[in-house]
Amino acid sequence: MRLSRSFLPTLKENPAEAQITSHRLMLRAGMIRQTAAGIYAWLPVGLRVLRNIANIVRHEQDAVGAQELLMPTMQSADLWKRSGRYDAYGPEMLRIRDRHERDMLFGPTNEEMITDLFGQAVKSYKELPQVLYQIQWKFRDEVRPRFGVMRGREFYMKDAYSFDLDHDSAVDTYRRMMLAYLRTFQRLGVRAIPMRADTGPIGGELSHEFLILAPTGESGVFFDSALEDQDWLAENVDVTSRDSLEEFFTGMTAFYAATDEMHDADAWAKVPAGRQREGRGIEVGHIFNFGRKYTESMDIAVSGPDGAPLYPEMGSYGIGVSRLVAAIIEASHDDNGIIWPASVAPFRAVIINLKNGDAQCDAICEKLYAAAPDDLLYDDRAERAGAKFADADLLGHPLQLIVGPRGAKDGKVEVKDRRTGERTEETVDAALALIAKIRA
Ligand code: 5CA
Repeated sequence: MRLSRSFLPTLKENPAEAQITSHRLMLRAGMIRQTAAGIYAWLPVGLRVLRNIANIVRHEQDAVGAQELLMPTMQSADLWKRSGRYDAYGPEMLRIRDRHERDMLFGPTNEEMITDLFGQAVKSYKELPQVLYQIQWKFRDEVRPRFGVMRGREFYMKDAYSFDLDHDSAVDTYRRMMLAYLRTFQRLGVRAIPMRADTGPIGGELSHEFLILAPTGESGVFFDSALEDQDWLAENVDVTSRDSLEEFFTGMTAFYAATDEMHDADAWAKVPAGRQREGRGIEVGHIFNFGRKYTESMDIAVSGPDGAPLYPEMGSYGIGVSRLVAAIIEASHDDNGIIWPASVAPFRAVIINLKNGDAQCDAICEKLYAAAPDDLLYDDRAERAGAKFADADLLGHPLQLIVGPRGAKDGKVEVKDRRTGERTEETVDAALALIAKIRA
């Protein structure tokens, strides 16, 4: 993308309405703009990050056998009346009446709709298990939307739903999903710690929240630091084996981790003092196993091995995709701006031309840019160097490729690593190799 022709409205000053760093930086970096309370438009750079996150989430869901579909945002109230949640859900649900006076709603979550779709299609126990997911906008009429997309009213969520024959198999699915989550967050370049959680309006007994540590988090968290040292991408779990899944799950849950709501002071005291970590966390994912709550209440059964009706065991599994954009920034920034993990960065690198119109500078910049025009930002504006450097730091590209007349004479490019601040002088070919290595 050529910056001179981009829709990238960066701000020099901190917007007064933003109380936390990620909200300030997302506005300043031209990623989002608010269009109504708790409702945001995603501008091109913000959308690139949102998509990169969604694609990693998608990849790891697919890897554990979940199948993607897409359900509508608008739902009929009738569906929710069948489960009994239409009245129970409360004022967070945005209720709408259509021109024929039919009650509709903007989906805050999709247990009812997926259970109904499942029931229409699946008739026999032989077709189980099934795991279905979507990445779709949700609406919750939060009393206090705040902190930008961190707690919005409209937000983007990955929601998966599982259907299993019996409890043991549902637990396998839950554990498989937990591993997929740990891998997803690690690939996103953040640490999210799973903690036992309350189930709230979704229901059920077994539930974990995934929290990213950040001082602005809404929950207090207590955990054993051993959980931060695990490499889930290297972990060799056979997701088709019950024993292997159990070993993974018991191994992981042996380490203490709880939010303040579920904190147990006696169990906490047994964690070695050197490994006790206490702080605040942002909930970026939440998984639930709630058995037959919806299949029974909505009377969705399949025929079992003996021909008798059998109500599948369900779970649901959410990831706050739009919240993650803000949470990653909370976990990864400095005074000058965002520091994107390479996997989610809007661009692999920015090319900064310090002297537009200088034949050598222009030629080198164009050569670098041609390597990946869809995945590089070329700052070709007629701005002063200081402004270009400030925007580059603000936007947080993993690498900055700085091309000035002095280096260009010798065919050299200065490469700055945003995270470490380290600068090296490289040949054009070496700089191209560095670009290729990011998201390789
Ligand atoms: N049906 C289940 C799982 S599919 C469900 O809705 N779970 S949830 O309520 O916990 O939401 C899943 C995730 O969405 C949360 O972990 C959080 O990361 C994100 N989320 C929830 N509310 C908001 C909000 N108001 N703004 C941004 N993200 C949100």
